[in-house]
Amino acid sequence: MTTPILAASRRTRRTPFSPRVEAHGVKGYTVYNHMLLATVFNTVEEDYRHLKSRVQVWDVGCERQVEVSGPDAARLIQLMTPRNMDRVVIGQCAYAPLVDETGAMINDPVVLKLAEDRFWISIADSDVVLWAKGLAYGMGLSVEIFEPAVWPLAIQGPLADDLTARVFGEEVRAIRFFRFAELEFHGHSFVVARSGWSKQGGFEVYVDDAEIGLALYDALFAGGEDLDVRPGCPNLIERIEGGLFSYGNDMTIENNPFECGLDKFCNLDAGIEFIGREALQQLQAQGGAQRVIRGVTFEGDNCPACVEAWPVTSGGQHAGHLTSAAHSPDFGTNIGFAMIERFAWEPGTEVTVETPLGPHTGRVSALPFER
Ligand code: THG
Repeated sequence: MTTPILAASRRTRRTPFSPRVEAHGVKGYTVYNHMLLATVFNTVEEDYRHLKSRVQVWDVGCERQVEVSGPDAARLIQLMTPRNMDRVVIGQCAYAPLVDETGAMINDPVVLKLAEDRFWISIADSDVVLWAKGLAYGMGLSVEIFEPAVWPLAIQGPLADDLTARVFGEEVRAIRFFRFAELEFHGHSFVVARSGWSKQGGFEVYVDDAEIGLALYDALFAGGEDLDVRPGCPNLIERIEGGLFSYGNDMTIENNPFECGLDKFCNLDAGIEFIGREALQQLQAQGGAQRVIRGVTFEGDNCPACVEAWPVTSGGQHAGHLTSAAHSPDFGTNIGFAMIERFAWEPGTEVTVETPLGPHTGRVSALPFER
C-alpha cells in the first residue's frame, strides 16, 4: 500500500513564511482554514521534547482573522457568542465559543478587542467569515467584515520570554496571559499577545506586513541561536497532554458548548443578547450535557494516528468515541480525548478503546490530565 500525498495548490493558501518553513525542512503539512499548517519538522516526539524544553517559532498564519469593525461591531460579536463580552477590555484576548441558533458549535476562536468598534476573531478551522457576513447582511448591521492580510507567528516554549524580549524589548515580559500590547520592530507596530496553542507559554505576533514579518522571522532565528530556537508547529502529543481541543477533531457542529466543557464561557445569566440563547437555555433546563469531552489514558507504547473516530465501550456498552490520540513519553502511556456518554464519564471509569490495532484497555480521566 502506498501513502497518498496531500497535494498543494492555490486553494491550499501559503503564508509569507512558507518558503522559510520549507527551507527548514518541514516534513508534513495539514490544511487549516484552507491554508497550509506544518505538522512535523523532525519527528513528532523530537519536536515535543524540544517544545517542552527550549523555544520554537511557529508559522500559524492559518489562524485567520475575521475583522469586524464599525458602529455595530460590538453588537455582532456579542450576537455570535454566549460569552459575556461586556467585560472584555481593549487589549484583551477572549476565548469564546461561537454557536448557531440551535446552540451548535460554529467555531472556538480567540477574540481580540482592538478598539471599542474593532475586533479580530482569530478563528479555528471553519468559515466564520461567511456566517458573520450572512448575519450582518440579514440583520442590516452597520459593520465591515473581511479577512485581513494578517498571519500570526507564535513563539512557544519555556524560553519564549527570553527570545521575544531580545527582539521586541523587555516590555514583553509585562504582558499578562491573554492580553496584548502593540510593540515596534523595524519601525512597524505589531500586536503581540501572550497566548498560543501550547501549554509551554509564549507569545503570538499578529504579522500584518509580510516583508517586515520575514525580517522578524529571521531576527528570531538569528537572535535565538544560543537558545536552540527551532521551527515548530502545534504538537499533537503536547496539546493532548495540555488539554487543548481542536475544532473539527474533538468537537464539531454536531456538538454544543456544554459537551465541549465550555460551560464557563457561556454566560446565560448575564442578560446579554446572542444567537442560540433559547437553545442553550433549553439544553440547560433538560439537565445540560448528556456527553462530554474527557481525557482517556489507554495501554500501549505507541499509538496510530486517529484519523477517524474510534469507538469506546464500557461494560460492553457503547460509551462514546475517541477523537485524538498519541503516545505520551512523559506520561508513559497512550492518551487521547473522547466524547463520553454520561453513564461512563466519571473519571476512573474503565473503558475499551477500539483502535485500528485492536481493543486497548483504558480509563476515563478528568482534564487536564493528572499525572
Ligand atoms: N491562537 C490564536 N488563534 C487561534 C488559536 C490560537 N485560533 C484557533 C484556535 N487556536 C482556537 N482554539 C483555542 C483553544 C484554546 C486556547 C486558545 C485557542 C487557549 N485556551 C486557554 C487554556 O486552555 O489554557 C484558556 C483560555 C482562557 O482561559 O481564556 O489557549 O491558539 N491566535
